Amino acid sequence: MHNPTVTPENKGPLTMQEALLKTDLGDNKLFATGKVRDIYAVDPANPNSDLLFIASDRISAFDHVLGSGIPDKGRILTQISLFWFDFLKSVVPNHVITSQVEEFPASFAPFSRQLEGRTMLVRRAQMFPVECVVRGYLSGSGWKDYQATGAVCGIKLPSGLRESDRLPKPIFTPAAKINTGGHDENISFDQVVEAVGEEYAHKLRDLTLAIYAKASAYAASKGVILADTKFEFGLAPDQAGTPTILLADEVLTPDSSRYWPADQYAPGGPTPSFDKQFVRDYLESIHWNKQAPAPSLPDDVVSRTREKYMHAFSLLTGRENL
Ligand code: PZK
Repeated sequence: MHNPTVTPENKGPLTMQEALLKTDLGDNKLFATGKVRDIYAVDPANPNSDLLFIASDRISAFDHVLGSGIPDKGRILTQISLFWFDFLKSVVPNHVITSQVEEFPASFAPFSRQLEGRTMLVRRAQMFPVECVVRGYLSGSGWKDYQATGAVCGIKLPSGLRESDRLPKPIFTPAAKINTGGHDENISFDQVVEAVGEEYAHKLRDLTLAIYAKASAYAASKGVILADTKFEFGLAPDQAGTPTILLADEVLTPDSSRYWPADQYAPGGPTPSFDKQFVRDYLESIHWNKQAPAPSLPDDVVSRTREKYMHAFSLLTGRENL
């Protein structure tokens, strides 16, 4: 399968086989790029203007963006985020203004084919410099830290826990954002207090745990374990002008969360996550040294991975189609 770059303006259909690897919105100004997402400024002259948050079809593994994209991955993840933003709106307000391309500012209209289904117009917030991670199960860096110290982010855990075990109760395990592609670093609650103050630290922790409780109960009812996830919050004025905490970024996607199929759950070892297992298995099979340049993926790995993302989308949203 090839992944030709989509031409910037709307010329011909974006076929199912094409992955959107790079956004190109003409003269619209890029505000930030991540490994798989791009943010554009709506009105670069206005430091408070809204942002356009776009999920590409890029996929990362072992900390590298791979040479192939997964067709529709950005759409699938955006629709999962939108589902959860709506599901959680009684718990926390969010940054989404609209995901309807027709409601975007006019300068983006010529690029609707790139944007459709994968883009959110969002309110600009003052982002808290903390990744709000919550873990209900012991995996990843939580498992590493527990093995080394018996604690995660300063939270002492019972002895004798195994990898992938469910925790006695979910824990808030914040991380500091490391800018240059490095791994986020787990920090203590006291370090969150130092970064954002006592009041916001408590609010962020309580919100993170409340969102996890509601979302993980829902996921469990669909046969999916939400092992852990990461939220990003920001501050923006409400109607009265009072600074209010908003849930921002993407939420509860397979890229920001560990989702495990409940029927395959087996503590005592690593649990393969829903989405990237074929990708990781393939990369291990070719003995890639995990240094740039990252390889491309064979067509069957791409299409089976796409099916995994679609399956997660269907289970969580109850919808068959994007
Ligand atoms: C914002 N990021 C992280 C995500 C990137 C970077 N609503 C907002 N207001 C202000 N800033 C941000 C958001 C959001 N969401 C988020 N950086 C800034 C990020 C995706 C791609 F390049």
